Amino acid sequence: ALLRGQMDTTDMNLPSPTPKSSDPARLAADIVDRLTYRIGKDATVATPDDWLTAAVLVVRDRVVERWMESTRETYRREGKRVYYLSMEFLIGRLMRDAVTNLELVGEMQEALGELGVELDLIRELEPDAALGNGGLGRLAACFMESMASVDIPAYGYGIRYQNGMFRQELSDGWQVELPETWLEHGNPWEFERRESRYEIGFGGHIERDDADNCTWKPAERFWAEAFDTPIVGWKAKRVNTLRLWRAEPIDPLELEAFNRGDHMGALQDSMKAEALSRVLYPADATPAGQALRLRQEFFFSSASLQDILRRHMAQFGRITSLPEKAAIQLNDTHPAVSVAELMRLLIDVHNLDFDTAWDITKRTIAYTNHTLLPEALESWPVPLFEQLLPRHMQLIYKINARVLREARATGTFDDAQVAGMSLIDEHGERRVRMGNLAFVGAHSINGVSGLHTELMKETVFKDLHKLYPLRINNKTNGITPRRWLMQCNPGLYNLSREVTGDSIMSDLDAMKALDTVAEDAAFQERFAAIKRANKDRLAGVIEKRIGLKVDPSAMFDIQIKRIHEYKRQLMNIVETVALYDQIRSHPERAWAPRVKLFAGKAASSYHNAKLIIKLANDVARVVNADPATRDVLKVAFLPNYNVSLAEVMVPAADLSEQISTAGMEASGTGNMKFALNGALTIGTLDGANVEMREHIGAENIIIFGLTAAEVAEKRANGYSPEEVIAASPELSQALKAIESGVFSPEDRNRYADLVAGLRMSDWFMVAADFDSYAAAQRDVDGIWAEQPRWQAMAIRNAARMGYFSSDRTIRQYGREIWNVIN
Ligand code: H53
Repeated sequence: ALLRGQMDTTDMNLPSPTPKSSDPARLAADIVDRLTYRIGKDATVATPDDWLTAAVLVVRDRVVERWMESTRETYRREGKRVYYLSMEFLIGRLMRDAVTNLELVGEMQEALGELGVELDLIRELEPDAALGNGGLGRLAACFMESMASVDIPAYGYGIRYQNGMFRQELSDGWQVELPETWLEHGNPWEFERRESRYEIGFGGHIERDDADNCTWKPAERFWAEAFDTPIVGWKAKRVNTLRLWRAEPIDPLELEAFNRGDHMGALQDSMKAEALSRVLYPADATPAGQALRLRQEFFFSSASLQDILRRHMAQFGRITSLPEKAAIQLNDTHPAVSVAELMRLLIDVHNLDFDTAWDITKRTIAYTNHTLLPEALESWPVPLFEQLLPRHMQLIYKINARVLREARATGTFDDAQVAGMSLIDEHGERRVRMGNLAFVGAHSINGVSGLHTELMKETVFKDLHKLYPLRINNKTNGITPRRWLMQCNPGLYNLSREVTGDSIMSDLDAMKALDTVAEDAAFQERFAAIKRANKDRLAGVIEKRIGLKVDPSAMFDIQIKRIHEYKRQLMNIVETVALYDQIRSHPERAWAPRVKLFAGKAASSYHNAKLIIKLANDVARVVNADPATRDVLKVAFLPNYNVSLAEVMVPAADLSEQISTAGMEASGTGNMKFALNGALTIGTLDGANVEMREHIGAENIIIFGLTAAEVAEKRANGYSPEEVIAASPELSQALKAIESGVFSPEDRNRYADLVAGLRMSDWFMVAADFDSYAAAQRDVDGIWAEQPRWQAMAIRNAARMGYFSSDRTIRQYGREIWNVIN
């Protein structure tokens, strides 16, 4: 052989790479080296982007050794690997993350300083990798960092979208979507793996031989090519791989067609391939429903599974040991077609019988559910599915027959219940239910907060849970404290360490020690000074982005997340209008000065969400221009919310708005980021807010509104928003102002339908919760007026968030689902 097999070179006398020094002088020399030999530029003409690329390459070099060592270690001890399949990874910038986890911040600052370059400045130039929509994508990114930090061998698998989440601009207060071009200047973090590519098929037909073996003969075929990004864990203990797939044509130019003069036709394959990994669907928790989306889902599932099986066979040589050596986690139903694809690969390629394949599939795959919203549950029309993936459709029918047989055999389900468990929805147009497919093909189905998991058992998966009662379990979400405390809020991190000692980044529970100083006046003063510095910085960003001056001594009241009716930004805006009315009616009262801040993107096709953005901007325009409220109320909507903006807003918040209709937010993770950074939460008993209250203490969080059970009951018993509105003078007045065009004099009808929706149905219970919410806001004002009390509460929030570290979450996955730690 020309090349010996992988992992076979240890006994050979190969020269080893020179270990990379982290001495600042050496780092500086290396940066100049990369600038010269990799970028081909002289220091005198290098642009700031060139310096960034050179610096990233130098940091990446320091990661590579640990990366290879991690891979070798897992191989040597024949360890089990975790595979996290996710359509989204919302990783944001990587520079600060890598440098802090390598513990090279000081050294890099010094090295760049010697070259006359400021780390903080070039860091800002790094594009924010937005390969995700919101919570689900950011969770995947936190999990990748935590898996490396707690030393779990793991691969993230996803799509290398050429265009990630769109860039949001505001034009006269309306959202405008522009393409995000994060790869414009190349991506120095990634390694292209031309040798790691797999064939992905669509369409075609199935051939059956005499022994009844099936072979799928796809009509269209593409390559999936791998790009690897190293993910560094805390203190670089382990470095894992994020492997993203890009689609490539097999035949980039069909010469035959070209020569015929069909120049466009000759490029058809290329264009079809490009479309597969071209752009992230910008809908959070609402299925896109187009064929291209299903193609994307299959594309990355198939490539990932082929890669996993290839790695397994290369090391272990026996397909049946897969469940002992590989744990595949499906992040929502987006990769649920993996259940059918793994079955196909096991049966058609590895020649297993159906029963053995089914057993292996179930023992290997686990599924995380992230939403109960009925409109968010993915399903695909059977004809579309059949046309794109004929062999998979066949296998799904076979799986379905088996599951329904098991259900009937229990003798406990009636026809309607069996129909509800079916993988095929037979109401109207027949559709494949991806949630049911993921459920039956997995040994573990987890929810993302205690409440969400319980509701899952009672609603969407009620009967499947009865049939397989051991499968559903809870894994409450978490956030990585490295990015969401240490990096985004170094002031608070350093102050905390004076009290907690140095262990908090590997043991966030150690923050508990802050409890002892919560009432200490001197500590409170320093804690408040850090918050103030963070607010000064955010005030600067606000002025720069939208030209609005805000007073950093006012309460910063922040709601940042995707714009969705269930998240109730509308309730927040309506309450803002009510407050505005109150201040004008009673100017003599001592109002707590507030800055109400909003940011978030709306799905391009979500009309009401876009209208809510416009309303926030319309209200801001009127309120901010009114001299009567100038000193006590300001409203701002910051455009283009992304991870990097969150890193500035979260540490600057005094009040965190987590006000979704109870029962609708599966968990939330923004809620956790704010509390860890010492903001108080005003929120409903929804998602992880419930557990936050348990950990923080009910006296340190402001809870209002209906519970999930009360919401369900109201919906069942017919709820009349008109009556509720009529009984609330504050709400009536605010709604009248909005619907009559007080905030939209140039188009008085702009909000007529939006408000009519509240009056007529109000599915999200804005009216029902309004008075309770407004009262809670006045309680917040009362606490704000007693600053020592506020500070003590804020400190206790930061102190008691240890449970919500994603390290804890990942350890629970590792122990209870993946069986990779004891
Ligand atoms: O996932 C987050 C949760 C959050 C939930 C979110 C989510 C998406 O971002 C996209 C699709 C989906 O089904 C759910 O809305 O509550 O915190 C992470 O679990």
